[in-house]
Amino acid sequence: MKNSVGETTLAKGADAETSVQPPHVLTRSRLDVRDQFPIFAIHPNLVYLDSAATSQKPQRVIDRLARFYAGENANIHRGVYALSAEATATYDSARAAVARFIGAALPDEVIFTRGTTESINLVAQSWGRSVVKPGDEIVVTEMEHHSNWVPWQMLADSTGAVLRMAPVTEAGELDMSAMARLVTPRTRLVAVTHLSNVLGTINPVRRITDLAHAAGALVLVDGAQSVAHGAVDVRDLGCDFFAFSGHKLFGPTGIGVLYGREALLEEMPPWQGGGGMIGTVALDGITWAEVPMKFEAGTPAVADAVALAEAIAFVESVGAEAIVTHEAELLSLATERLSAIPGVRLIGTAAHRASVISFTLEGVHPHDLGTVLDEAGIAIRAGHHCAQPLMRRFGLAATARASFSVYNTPDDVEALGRGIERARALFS
Ligand code: C6P
Repeated sequence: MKNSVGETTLAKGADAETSVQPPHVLTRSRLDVRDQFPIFAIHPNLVYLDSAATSQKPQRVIDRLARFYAGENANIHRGVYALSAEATATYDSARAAVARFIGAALPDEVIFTRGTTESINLVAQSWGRSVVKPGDEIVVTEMEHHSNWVPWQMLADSTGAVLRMAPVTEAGELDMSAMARLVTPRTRLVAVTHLSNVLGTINPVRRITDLAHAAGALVLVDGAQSVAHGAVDVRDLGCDFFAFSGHKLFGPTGIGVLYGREALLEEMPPWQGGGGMIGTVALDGITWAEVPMKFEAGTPAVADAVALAEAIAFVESVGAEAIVTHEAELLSLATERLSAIPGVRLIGTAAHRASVISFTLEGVHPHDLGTVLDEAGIAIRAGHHCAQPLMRRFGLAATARASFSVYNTPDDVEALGRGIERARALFS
């Protein structure tokens, strides 16, 4: 097994006949990392089922952030003194750690941003505005988060390009035959989520990149949800761009990553101007710094990048395979437990999914359900999850969503089940 989101697992799973996972026994999962997350000591009754919104942070990441500010803090690339040189080296090693983690060929293919949203906007503004012409087409999917939809619609509006949408089936899978029809020589880019934040669906990214490249189009993968739930290898995926946020990967908020193939990044113009991204500045012209500096104008989030590297070290210490196994168990358990509650409708029953379960409860608005669960210390998300086209697809305004991570246990799933039953009783 490669991972929950990589192509090896996908290819294997492609033969699966049903979306129903094997029956499960309520056993304590083998992963034992919960003690590393101080939030659960401070809030002992917290049942945190909103890791798709943001993950909790292990102590070592919090400590790394504090250690940088306490003893290593200096601006980078600027100082001639030792502290600045050391901070620069630490920042550079964080970039190398990210590159290794996602299988990039070079550290310079990693650009630090504020998060997935900024990474995608960078590509839309820089690559998009310089390449996309009237009549060109950009293909998104019906399950995209607004972060991987709105920047492309804005780009289409400003360039005269056309935004196309690959539909989602009733099971919550991408309609690949429609995708195959939509990708034509007019397509410049396919923008697709790796793992849906609403449905949990894992998309067949490798098939999409093969399809797009055969038509001469590029592929941007939104890895916001996938990166914390199994090993990602951008070269195995064959994508041109890959975006993710540190805060969903046990790291700090305010730091994210754009991976881009070196040759593309070299060609792309900068999108923000300022310090750090120039070679020379004169009245008669400016030259740009090399990649990746060309895309990192101003003082970057140095401490956050360093703490992100620590978060990656945490993930590596747990191991992608252990994460996949643990979360698959929880998802299987949750699917069984929730399906057995009358009035629960699962939204998203794809054959290949991970870490996220969305549902509605008949007669109870998801927000009310969220409030009842909160009274029992259970944190879920309720709403449209920044995926309004997908909500429309299922004829819903909102769903309730539980999402799992390494620190969740079967007891959390049982607490969720009981909480839903309580809400059902209260509203009947
Ligand atoms: N989803 C959720 O589902 P930022 O805010 O830039 O860190 O991530 C945006 C984003 C992009 N793509 C996907 C697939 C996402 O799930 C998200 C963030 C959160 O709860 C917040 S809406």
